[in-house]
Amino acid sequence: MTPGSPGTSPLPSDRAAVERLAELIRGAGRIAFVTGAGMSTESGIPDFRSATGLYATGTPESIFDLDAFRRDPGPFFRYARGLFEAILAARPNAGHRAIAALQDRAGKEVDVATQNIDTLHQQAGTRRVYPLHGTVEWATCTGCGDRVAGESLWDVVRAGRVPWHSCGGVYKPDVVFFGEPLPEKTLWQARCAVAAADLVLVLGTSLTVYPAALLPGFRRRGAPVVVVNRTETPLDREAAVVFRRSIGEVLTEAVEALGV
Ligand code: CNA
Repeated sequence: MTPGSPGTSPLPSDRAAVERLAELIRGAGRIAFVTGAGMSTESGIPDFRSATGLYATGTPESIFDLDAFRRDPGPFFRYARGLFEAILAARPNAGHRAIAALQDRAGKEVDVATQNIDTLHQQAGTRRVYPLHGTVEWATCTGCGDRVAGESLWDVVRAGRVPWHSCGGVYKPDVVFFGEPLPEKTLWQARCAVAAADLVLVLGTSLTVYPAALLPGFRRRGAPVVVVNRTETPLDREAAVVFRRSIGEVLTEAVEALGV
């Protein structure tokens, strides 16, 4: 089922899909969310692979490449400036708030495994968040390991400079670059959360970055998966329901249908 499309009002079939989602949520004590950059586009943060995403608008795919960063961190800070500015200005959107509402108002056990580095799920009040790719909250010196708040680097980065440390190293945000392992404990917690869930919702991810893309595969037999993503994903054919429209709209409608 692939009801609705971006920008259209809900079709009758789409209302039925929202009802179905609400019913799945009603029947689930424990819900795991696997979220990607599409979760935060409605907060003004561009994703990677949409038509208006970073890759389509001039940011090279090597931006988060560890070897490239080691050779020369300059291009990373030049290209990441816009992304980090957007993250600093962003606030949780209707989708983030709906997930927190399922935890707070619907009494669900909620776990969120996110590829996002923006901390918007945490800001919305979701308690169990597993940031698989780290966050921009902190940065660590590649030379001596000195750790500082990410925000303390913004002025230097905004001025177009590289945040070198006096030891000769450079402050690298604590986010996982391509070529780096994921934080082991966080990945383990995310896997356990998906495996323990009665229902898995996959939101705003093209499911092309590994190992995060493998997470929905850890759901237990019989636990339905729902996909909300504007474009097709490899998981669509296994999903109980697929929505190809705004995460904020779909989740808000589902929470309303629950009446919480
Ligand atoms: P991606 O590959 O860019 O995929 C995003 C998906 O979301 C696309 O398939 C879009 O069609 C879909 N999408 C975009 N907006 C919406 C919306 N409002 N409603 C429904 N669907 C939507 O991003 P992934 O997360 O799959 O790729 C993983 C990368 C992106 C991770 O390493 C992240 O760290 C990285 N990233 C994170 C952020 C952030 O923290 N907000 C921003 C940009 C990139």
